[in-house]
Amino acid sequence: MTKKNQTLGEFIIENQTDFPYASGELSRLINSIRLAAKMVNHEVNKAGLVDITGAAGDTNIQGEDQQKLDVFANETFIKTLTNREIVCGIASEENDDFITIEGQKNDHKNKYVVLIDPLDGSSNIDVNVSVGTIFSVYRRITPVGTPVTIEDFLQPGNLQVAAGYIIYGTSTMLVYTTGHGVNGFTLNPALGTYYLSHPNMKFPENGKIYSVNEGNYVHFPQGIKNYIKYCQEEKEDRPYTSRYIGSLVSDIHRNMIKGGIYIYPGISNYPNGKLRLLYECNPMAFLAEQAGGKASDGFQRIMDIKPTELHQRIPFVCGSKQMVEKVEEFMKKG
Ligand code: P6P
Repeated sequence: MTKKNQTLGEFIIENQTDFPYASGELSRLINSIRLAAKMVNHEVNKAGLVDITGAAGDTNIQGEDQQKLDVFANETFIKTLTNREIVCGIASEENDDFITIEGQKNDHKNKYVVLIDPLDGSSNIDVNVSVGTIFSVYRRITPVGTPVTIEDFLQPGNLQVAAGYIIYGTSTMLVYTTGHGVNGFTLNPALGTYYLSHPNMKFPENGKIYSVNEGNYVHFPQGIKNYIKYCQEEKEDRPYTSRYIGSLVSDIHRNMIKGGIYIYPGISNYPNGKLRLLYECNPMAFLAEQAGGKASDGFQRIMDIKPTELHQRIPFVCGSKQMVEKVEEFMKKG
């Protein structure tokens, strides 16, 4: 049951039954994410005012300049999740390998692992465009009481117990699912409280917005080229509108509200696409499906893909159900 303007805290308490096996850990996990999001939001909102933007000098496993805010966001989420004694392991876009939470008082008895992209789209920070955090939560599959292994992180997306994103935009929102629909909470920065502003979010069945980096058109598979031409032709409800922010969380969030599709196909320098399966595509796919949308790699359901490595990339088509199915039709024809 959702009441508009309920606080996130009230919502979590009222929906405890969403987490059937958790004796409060999953609720505490969501609470720790909301705290970390407030801390990151505070820094993101003043980026440029203080010397916290600009490359930190290092490069992350993706070979990208690591912006200081990336580092801050990564450390903030890891620290907050660790302190709450809830998770037994964390994998992050910013870390080459997963982190085993050492020194757990209950000796590796924590049940959950979290995979996170702490600051997606961070190259947009210096130009004041929205960025986001994306997270995905699983129950560990190796025996409780032993250190986590890579297997705990390489689970298919259909085993996620929770997923969500924070969008640091014109307002800061936490949007998440535990498998019982999608709800969006807007932060009131003056009070530091999140309010249920978007209860039971739904992807419109169809839409007229397509989000893709058309600069890569020459490298797209023929099926995607044909779909883009389909979007642009003057026929039926077309041409559609092209909207691409270059920030996954922002593009998906807008399309979930208005209807639309996001596409990042395989291209020459990224034959498997650019987006990461574990901490970008799977959580977004879980949210999309819970909101009545769809997510595939152009052929198969994203959440059925068995991951083989932590930072593996995958082509990504996500959004309004009918639009994703139309792309799959074009991809099948080739
Ligand atoms: P391109 C940001 O780096 C990101 O991971 C997503 O947030 C975004 O949708 C995509 O990459 C943008 O990539 O190649 O179009 O700049």
